[in-house]
Amino acid sequence: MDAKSTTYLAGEIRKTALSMVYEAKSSHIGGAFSMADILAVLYEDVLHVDPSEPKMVDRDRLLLSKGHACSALYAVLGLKGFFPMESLASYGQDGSSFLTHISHYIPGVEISAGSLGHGLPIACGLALAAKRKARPWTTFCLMSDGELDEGSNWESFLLAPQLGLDNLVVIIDYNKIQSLGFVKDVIDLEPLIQKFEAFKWEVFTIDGHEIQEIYTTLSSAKAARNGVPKVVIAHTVKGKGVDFMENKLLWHYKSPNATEYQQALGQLD
Ligand SMILES: Cc1ncc(C[n+]2csc(CCOP(=O)(O)OP(=O)(O)O)c2C)c(N)n1
Ligand SMILES: [Mg+2]
Repeated sequence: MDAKSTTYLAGEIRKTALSMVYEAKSSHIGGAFSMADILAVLYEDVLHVDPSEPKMVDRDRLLLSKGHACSALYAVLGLKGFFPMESLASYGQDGSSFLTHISHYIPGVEISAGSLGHGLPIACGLALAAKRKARPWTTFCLMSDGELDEGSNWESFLLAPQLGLDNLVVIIDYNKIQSLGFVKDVIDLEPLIQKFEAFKWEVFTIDGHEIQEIYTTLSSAKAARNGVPKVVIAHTVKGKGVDFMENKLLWHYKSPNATEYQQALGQLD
């Protein structure tokens, strides 16, 4: 693992996602930035995927359940060569497959998502399929904190340990902000570690912006086939990387204007 090149990739993800959101006048840059470092580590060093063969049978599956933050996933897939970077220029335009909620029509994207609470149930199915077929892939599901308000997730959190899905790794982008308020004020999730432990998951807690820590945790969670599913609670900052976006509810929905775009780009450079 080369922390320098992964950090560089995370910066490129942020800049690319910012340009896409600016050009399309779309939303959700805050939640794209909070998971950029996690995506960089996944695609640089953790996921077994091949850009020239996106449907390779034994690829690891990454399901982006917080599909509204798709700009960052499209960005890393483009940067990694799943499709030409130029195609990202059509993001959010009429007729484009690069929808502003994640679309499985894009090479490297496993599922379409955007209606929160759907990724984890599907991830359980994919992990169960791997078990039944004795295939080696790991299924990762990247979720948001506000998304945990959806009841469908808790059915899956109950089910996965029962099925012994030790080939399933859930990552929670715990940026403490949802669309219209702070998580603790809308539906407080705490104590979150204890909830998952009570549901019989193996729980890891990390700083979701510390490249080395993300790498060490995700790779050991992936490797441990010990009978239990893993959940990684990643403490993150919504809008991470641009000072006037960090920890600001506004940047869940707001699209940057020309001045904000230039300022943000300057900081990311
Ligand atoms: C089922 C459902 N209800 C409502 C929405 C509208 N919505 C879009 S994003 C969001 C929450 C954003 O907060 P969070 O889930 O924490 O995502 P992040 O902070 O990572 O952007 C909501 C309620 C949705 N996408 N799906
Ligand atoms: Mg959030």
